[in-house]
Amino acid sequence: MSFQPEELLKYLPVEIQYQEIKASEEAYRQLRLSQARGRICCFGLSLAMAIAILHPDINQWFEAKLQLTRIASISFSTTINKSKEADKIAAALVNYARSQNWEVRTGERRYNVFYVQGMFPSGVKNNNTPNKFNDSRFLVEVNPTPKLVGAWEASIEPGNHYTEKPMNASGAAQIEVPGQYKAWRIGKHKGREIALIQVAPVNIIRDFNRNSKVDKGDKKEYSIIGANQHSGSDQKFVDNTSAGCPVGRTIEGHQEFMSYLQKDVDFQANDNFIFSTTFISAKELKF
Ligand SMILES: [Ca+2]
Ligand SMILES: [Ca+2]
Repeated sequence: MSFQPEELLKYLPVEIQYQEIKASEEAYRQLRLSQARGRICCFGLSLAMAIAILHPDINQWFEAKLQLTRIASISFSTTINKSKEADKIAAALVNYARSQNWEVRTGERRYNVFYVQGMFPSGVKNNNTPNKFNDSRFLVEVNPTPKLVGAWEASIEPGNHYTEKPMNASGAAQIEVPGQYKAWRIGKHKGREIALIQVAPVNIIRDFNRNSKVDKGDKKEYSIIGANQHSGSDQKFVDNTSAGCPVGRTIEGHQEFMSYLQKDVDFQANDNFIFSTTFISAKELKF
């Protein structure tokens, strides 16, 4: 014979019955309260996700955060899917350069330097808002198929500081995209940071009308302006870290980039080796 809890209750003294009923009511009240809190939390999360998806700036912020983990995975991941994703980017970069009849170096430890304007290192494209690190810097080895050796956040346009207060009256400079230029040698930027130093002229566009856009109001030149490839000193925004230099955002990422180039077989054979760098707009890149 078995009893249900409520049947047992009636055999207990009245005081105990009263305490049991009160405890039961309190437990039920706590349960309802936690259910209500759960519904409020779910609603809040849904609302935050809807705002994040619909608002372009917040959406881009989330994408940037997500891609930070993916950047590292491109360089170091051993998982098949991620390396496949990286190799697709590498193949697209090489295909584009070859379609323009530009140089693509082949063989072990011959690294090809690429920048893509308006694309995060993960391959996610963006609207290239001024003053943000929304471009990417890549190193590709082709031996015999293209392999992505490294991928880092970058900016190839000057920050707001130099757009508003250019060092040259014709406006802040940026290297013309698309283009490939054989113009950089390994050296010290401002005498202190190992970098790629501009040693030959490249196509430059000056933002004469100071609107952070390349347009008909701007000026073109072919010159050496000290457009060195250095680091963005870990800054969150481009601001004063670039007056037209192609910069990799983080110091650590930049050092990693340079350590590969210092191991390049052509640099090892000749300290004065001049590296080419290829600049592509994300809109032109197919993968
Ligand atoms: Ca950019
Ligand atoms: Ca302009």
